Amino acid sequence: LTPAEWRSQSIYFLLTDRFGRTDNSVTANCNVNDRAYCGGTWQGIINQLDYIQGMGFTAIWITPVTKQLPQDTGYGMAYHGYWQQDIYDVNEHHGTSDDLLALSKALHARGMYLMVDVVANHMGYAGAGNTADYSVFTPFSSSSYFHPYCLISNYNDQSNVENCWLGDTTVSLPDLDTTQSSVQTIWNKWIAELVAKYSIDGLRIDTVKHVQKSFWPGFNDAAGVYAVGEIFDGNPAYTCDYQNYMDGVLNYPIYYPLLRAFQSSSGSISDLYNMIGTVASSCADSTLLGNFIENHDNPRFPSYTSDYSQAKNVISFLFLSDGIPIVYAGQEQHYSGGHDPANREAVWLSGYSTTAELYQHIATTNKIRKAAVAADSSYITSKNVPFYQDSHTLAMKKGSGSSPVITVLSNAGSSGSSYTLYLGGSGYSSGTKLMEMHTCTSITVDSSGKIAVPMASGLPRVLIPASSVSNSGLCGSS
Ligand code: ABC
Repeated sequence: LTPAEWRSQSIYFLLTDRFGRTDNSVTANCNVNDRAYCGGTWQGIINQLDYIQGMGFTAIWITPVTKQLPQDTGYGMAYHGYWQQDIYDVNEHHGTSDDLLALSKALHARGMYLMVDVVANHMGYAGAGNTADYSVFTPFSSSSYFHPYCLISNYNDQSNVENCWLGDTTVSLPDLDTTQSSVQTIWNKWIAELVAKYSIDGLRIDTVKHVQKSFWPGFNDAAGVYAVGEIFDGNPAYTCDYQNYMDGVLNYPIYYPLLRAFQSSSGSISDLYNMIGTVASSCADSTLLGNFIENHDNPRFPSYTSDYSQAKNVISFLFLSDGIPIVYAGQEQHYSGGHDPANREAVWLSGYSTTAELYQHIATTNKIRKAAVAADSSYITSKNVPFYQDSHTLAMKKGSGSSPVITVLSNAGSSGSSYTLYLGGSGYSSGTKLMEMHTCTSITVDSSGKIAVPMASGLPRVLIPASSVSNSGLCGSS
């Protein structure tokens, strides 16, 4: 799938080990602190595709599929998939190569897409780097393929970040010398073959900032599909530059101000307001970024606030601003794990409840976004514009000039008061009929061009032209 085709998708990110089991158990024990394999498989994902599709997701991103270091280390087993040793074989804990193929087929049969996480920066070794036995790696079976051992010591020094190793003396991540053409040739051939073999539709690329930028265009081209890179850095100038070398990047620049704005009723709305503009101008194409508020590397949103309204607002932001929304499995169940490994709870323990409040909110928000895409051919490529803020509220518009989607977010939380926000500056002319999609309230733009938005309980509000509601499956339409 091309970048243009990915724009309108929505992605459910899961750790294969923690999402679904072949036996469909919803009681199988999974103690996150053990950092052990809990038994999730590719077949287990196939078993639960209704659950994922029921929220409206059109794609899944799964953790790396390659064969991992086999030891139980001081940090447990390689259940997450980021400690590969053989790039030509699959992780047998997740199933067989045929199971992975079956997952790809099952997705495509539903019109859904497969995004696979890949690691080109490093391999994984159970032990200190200065004692590494390189013969355990396939195909990189000698030290000559790697940068000489040194641990990253200074994240402000880009050559240190690129040339030294991640990990530590418990588990080291031997750092490939990606400046060598022999290493580049292996990776480019590998990714082309992997994509072809499993009919992969997109890539999430790990540890992008630890590889020199000039490596990425060739790798992305060889893959031939949309790739979104992980640059774990909140600085838009630093992170956006990588979009000049690959199709998209994970939206870490928005992540931090988004978290701060909605984790409490005193969070800064203006910092988020400003960052929307900064990202839109710093990144080559903000509509190809990957938006998230949770992942497996950071504490979950509910570990900062248990408030459901605040959780709903951040979800609405992910879906209705520029970029491709990514929800991390368990987010829909309001899981609240903190730092790794606590944020890697098994999803089956929720019983896959489809009546969960956030499951429903995500389903509704996916429908709203799809209705916007269907009604307005410029929606998905247009830039989101924030146009109103007060200390608790942010309003933004995205879509064609005459009929944008208006999203009104609040950080007031569930105890927030009921009031009418008279919102100007939307671009709608008086007399236009709109629908507020969460309350199904019909609202006519008043004579001064204002929209009377019914705010309550700190909940998000989304307004679309009444004429766009018909095929949304919401507010009485089919
Ligand atoms: C293991 C154990 C953990 C244990 C840890 C020490 O070792 O499992 O329990 O605490 C994988 C596994 C992890 C594992 C690691 C290391 O490997 O999933 O469980 O931790 O063995 C990617 C993946 C991630 C994966 C790897 C490695 C890379 O998403 O799941 O981890 O393949 C760095 C990398 C980034 C990486 C992340 C975990 O570490 O750059 O690619 N993620 C700063 C640095 C970042 C750094 C980040 C976290 O700290 O700049 O480069 O990410 O260490 C903002 C700044 C940011 C700053 C943050 C903290 O503050 O703007 O720049 O990030 O304001």
